[in-house]
Amino acid sequence: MAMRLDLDDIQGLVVRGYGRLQAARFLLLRIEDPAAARRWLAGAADSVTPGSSDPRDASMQVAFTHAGLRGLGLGDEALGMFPPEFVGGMATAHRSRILGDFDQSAPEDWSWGGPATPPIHLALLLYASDETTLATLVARYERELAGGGLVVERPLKTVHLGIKEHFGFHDGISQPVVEGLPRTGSPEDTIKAGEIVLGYPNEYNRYTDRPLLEPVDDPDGLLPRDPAGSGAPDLGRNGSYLVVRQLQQHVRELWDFMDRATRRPDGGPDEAARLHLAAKMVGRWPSGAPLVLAPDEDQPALADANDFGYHDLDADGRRCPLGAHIRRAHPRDSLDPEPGTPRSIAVDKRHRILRRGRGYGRPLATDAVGGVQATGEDEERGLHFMCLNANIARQFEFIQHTWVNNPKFGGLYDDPDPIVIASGQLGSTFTMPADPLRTRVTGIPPFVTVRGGAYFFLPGIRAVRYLASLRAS
Ligand code: N7H
Repeated sequence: MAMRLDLDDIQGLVVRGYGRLQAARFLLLRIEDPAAARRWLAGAADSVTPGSSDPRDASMQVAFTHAGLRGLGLGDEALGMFPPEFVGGMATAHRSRILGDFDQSAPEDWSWGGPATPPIHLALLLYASDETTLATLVARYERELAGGGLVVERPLKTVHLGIKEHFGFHDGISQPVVEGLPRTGSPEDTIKAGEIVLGYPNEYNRYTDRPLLEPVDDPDGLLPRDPAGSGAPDLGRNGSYLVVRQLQQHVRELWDFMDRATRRPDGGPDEAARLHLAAKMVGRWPSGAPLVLAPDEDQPALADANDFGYHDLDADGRRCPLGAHIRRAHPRDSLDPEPGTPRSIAVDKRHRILRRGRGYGRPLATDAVGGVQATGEDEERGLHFMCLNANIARQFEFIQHTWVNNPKFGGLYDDPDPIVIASGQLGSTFTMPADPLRTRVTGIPPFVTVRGGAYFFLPGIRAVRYLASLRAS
């Protein structure tokens, strides 16, 4: 029996990506007056959309950085119980090494979240059915915030791109199924609730570490109690961690590179080869059809296909190269110690994330095979990459460091992720196993630049009320 989740307390973003609410704006806030900010939060807590409701018009979610929790007045002891990656934040030198944030993606150059810009304390995530409804919602919160001791340091605008992201590929297909939430799926794709939501058993059958307070710290009994039985007020329960990274996408560079790398011997363009190379690098065709099931040409009928493994059909990567983005970001059944077995899938399940990103910036018009047609390439566009997980180090950071950025992934030699690597001046390599000879593409420049980022805690709604009730020490 799946564990019941307290959907009245869990923020809605954990349950759904609000795909129906096509307009969104993320307000990144700094606390200027803690007492006023707590007063505002106490009122706003009632407007946070819970996982139990599926709104058709609008939704509001709220998340906090570690500095934000300190700014609201959370005590040192509780602050010290959060994991180090959340305490230190995304922009420390150590995290930059883990995340690969160097060169043009270094935090020093970020437009928010880095050492050169003001601190971010809260993220207010606003979603609405259309731009007009969103504008009204944003105006309302901007008014409230101004009197609530909070300054909007950065409004992150988003754009509705439909199912395709800026490079032209169908995105948002594969997500883990979380036990206890309404969506169901195959056992291989289903992870324990505690992988995403704190205060529930995870894939190790343990509770992921989270701050457990002393009863005196919660005299009014606002917080849920530790489900493991200690009776401690559980600040983490029903919460999750939200990773936000603003990833600029260099769309023209990507398609120009595919074009140069696939020219015919006579120098003429080969449109089919250009598209095939890009699809090999992503691991899915633009329609979404996975290379492992459609190795030679796009098959739109397979656009949403997601019930596949790699080991039986394609252990050596002749269909979907080992270094392709989706194969390394989620290796499914191809992991050691025993690829193709439940042991492999058990390892995979400890490194899943729930993606919740939104695009930003005007899209560049492309033709059917990715050729960029419009001008206007100077404007910035990209993905506000967002994901939820219960343990940032073991889930998001592990995927980014050990799989996505790792040039030695899966026995490769010099092949980081060809699509989303965000630094590296020399250009990287992509290997496509084939019979009789493999093909290697070299000198691949980064097609993505990191422009900002932060780690947030997305508490349960009772915990939001608790934070609003803190007193100045
Ligand atoms: Fe990726 N892209 O458009 O090329 N991603 N991604 N991603 N990604 C996926 O399956 C993309 C990024 C994952 O279960 C698809 O939904 C772009 C980061 C994971 O099979 C496409 C950027 C990280 C999956 C893209 C970007 C991940 C996934 C296929 C940056 C983690 C699921 C559609 C600008 C650190 C894999 C789909 C699975 C899928 C793209 C970033 C992770 C098309 C453009 C940074 C786990």
